[in-house]
Amino acid sequence: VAAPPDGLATRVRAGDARAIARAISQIEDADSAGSGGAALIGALFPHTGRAYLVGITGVPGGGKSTLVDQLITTIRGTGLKVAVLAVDPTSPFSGGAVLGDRVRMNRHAADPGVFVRSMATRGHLGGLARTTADAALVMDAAGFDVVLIETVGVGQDEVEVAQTADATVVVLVPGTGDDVQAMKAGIMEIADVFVANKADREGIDRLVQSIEAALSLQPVVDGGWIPPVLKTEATTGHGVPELWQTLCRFRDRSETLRAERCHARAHARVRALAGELLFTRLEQALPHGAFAQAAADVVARRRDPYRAAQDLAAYVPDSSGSGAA
Ligand SMILES: Nc1nc2c(ncn2[C@@H]2O[C@H](COP(=O)(O)OP(=O)(O)OP(=O)(O)O)[C@@H](O)[C@H]2O)c(=O)[nH]1
Ligand SMILES: [Mg+2]
Repeated sequence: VAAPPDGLATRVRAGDARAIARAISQIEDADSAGSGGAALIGALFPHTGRAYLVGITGVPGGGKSTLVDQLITTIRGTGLKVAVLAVDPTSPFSGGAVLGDRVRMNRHAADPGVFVRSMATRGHLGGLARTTADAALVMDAAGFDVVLIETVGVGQDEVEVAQTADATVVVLVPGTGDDVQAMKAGIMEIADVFVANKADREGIDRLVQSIEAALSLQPVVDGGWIPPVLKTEATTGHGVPELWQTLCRFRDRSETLRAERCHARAHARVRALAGELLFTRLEQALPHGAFAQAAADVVARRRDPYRAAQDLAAYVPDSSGSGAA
């Protein structure tokens, strides 16, 4: 795929903040795997793969943005450039939480080594994970060494977003039964590092113990890395340098393990994109109202749901033996 004619990719690679912002908007506006963003990603992709993508997820109000702000300070202190993607799955427009993120992180606004961007969900399945992954690629191509991706870990969509990162930090706070909620929502399984934030609050040790207890019940996977549980106080920055050190340690673990994870992630991405492309092809091939008709047939017991789905899927020609169309 050729680079877009406006040289947007070139300007992104030069680290031009306005070009980066425009590129991410273009990705957000692309409503399917086949449109707009694909050419841009095609031009940028050969220049990616350097950045360390760290997902920060956890309960609403757990202190994720405050923690991200402190992490920026710590990471900038080592000379590395940092980009932040604050993903807001709840509001399609810039709501309170996102505005809060901007305010919290704006002390870094004058620093050219920091780029902060909020993104809202587009609402369709898998869309959030895709736009997040693509926006992170833009930041990677722009030369940021670390990309911090903040999401509220409450649903499957957010778990998928977390899985686009190289490392995932799950943030919990004491005294609200959040640890139990997190286990239910399946975010325990995705954590590479646990943060027990608001360490100034009562119940912090109980929280750490309950996370460790839950961890001891899980099989040890990923080459024996047992997710460390760190105490932080994001408002003061206590524990944040240790968090960054732990993340560096996680990154430096065996090359084989990292390669395996990258492969699994690439596999999942290509699969999801291929599925999206096929579905788009199906939607284009179907006569108008075909889905509504199928639903009506199922309700009236004229067709069972399997039969209806098979009939619809048949509109995409069986490509066996036909190769590229
Ligand atoms: N006491 C205490 N308060 C904290 C700590 N960290 C963050 N907070 C406060 O918790 C509130 C929420 O912090 P945020 O950083 O906005 O939390 P968040 O997880 O990003 O919130 P959402 O993005 O809305 O889910 C703010 O009032 C913070 O000042 C901490 O370590 N101790
Ligand atoms: Mg936040």
